Amino acid sequence: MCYNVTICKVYSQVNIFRKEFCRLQCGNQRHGIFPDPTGSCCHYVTCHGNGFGFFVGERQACMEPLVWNPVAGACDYASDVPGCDSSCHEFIDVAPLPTAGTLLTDQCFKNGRTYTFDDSVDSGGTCYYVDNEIMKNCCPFGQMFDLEECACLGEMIAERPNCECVAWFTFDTNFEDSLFDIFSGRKRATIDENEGQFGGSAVFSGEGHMFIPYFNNFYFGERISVALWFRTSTTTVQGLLTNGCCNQPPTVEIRCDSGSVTITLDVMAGAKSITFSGASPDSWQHVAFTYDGQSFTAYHNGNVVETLPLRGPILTNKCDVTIGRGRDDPPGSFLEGAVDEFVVCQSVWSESDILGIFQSNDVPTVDN
Ligand SMILES: [Ca+2]
Repeated sequence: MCYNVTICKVYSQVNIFRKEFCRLQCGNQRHGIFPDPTGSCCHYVTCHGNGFGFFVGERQACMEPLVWNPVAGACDYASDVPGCDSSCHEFIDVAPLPTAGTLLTDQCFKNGRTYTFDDSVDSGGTCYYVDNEIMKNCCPFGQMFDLEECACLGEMIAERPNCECVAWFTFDTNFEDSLFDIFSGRKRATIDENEGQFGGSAVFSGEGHMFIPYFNNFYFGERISVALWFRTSTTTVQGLLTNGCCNQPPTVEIRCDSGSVTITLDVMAGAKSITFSGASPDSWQHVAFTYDGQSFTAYHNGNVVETLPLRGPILTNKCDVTIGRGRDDPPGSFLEGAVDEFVVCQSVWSESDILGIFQSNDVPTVDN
């Protein structure tokens, strides 16, 4: 959506700069979000790579009056970002005013920028595109995009409550978190309403994944329990869950390799992994782990596999949680199979809790 040739040429030159910027920032990793290299508080750059050194860098604008918070890895109120104020929104150097009648019904115009609402079901009413950027932005957690006001509206949810479940994707009919009605993003992943362990499941064909942005910079802390069902049709290296991304190694990871499952946690004191067999092709398996700041326990099909001593909070990083693919080792590590009933709670499940989840999908949603 370039408005004239001159602006298009400027964009082209800037994009070459951003490709190099992303290549330097990302190295061999694929994705990442970085502060705008020009120093604008109102902008940030998303980098997307193909795994072979080619990157697309998109400069994106926070919705006015929000500014980029590099610590939170999200657009935030300027009062929470030292040294920044929203005056950067006043300096508009692209997108002149469109002539009357050029806005589509899913577009609005504000402060020199055209916003296009993303009405896809994945976005859940929270996402939009700015000017001619190809990557979409999404409103802060808890807010929805409003075309009338041309802004994100609603109460921002700064953090989720402790000691309760913070995510539960049932995948019965969609990619929505059933606890908070928030949709995840996805690429080439689908729902099979008839083929889950409990109801439907998310199906991954070996080239897609889903990502959950609100775990970006999420504080997992010292009390967490995670469970999911999975089924795979191959024995190659496949990522089930990772919170790693560009330049950020995962601190929570579940992956399969040659019929085994490995769960890794990275805490202040270092990383530890528990590996067990059980990723036999074409059968549903239940994996879970708990961490209480002192010990890390892995479960397979309702039974304890191993407990390791481990101390300190799980390290935070600025990445989405990704389901259906791993870190790029080997590149892609996409899951070919399905995932069901993915749950994350900031409480520590007991052995009987895990058995209840495994046998009857009975998730304790409040800490005991
Ligand atoms: Ca399900």
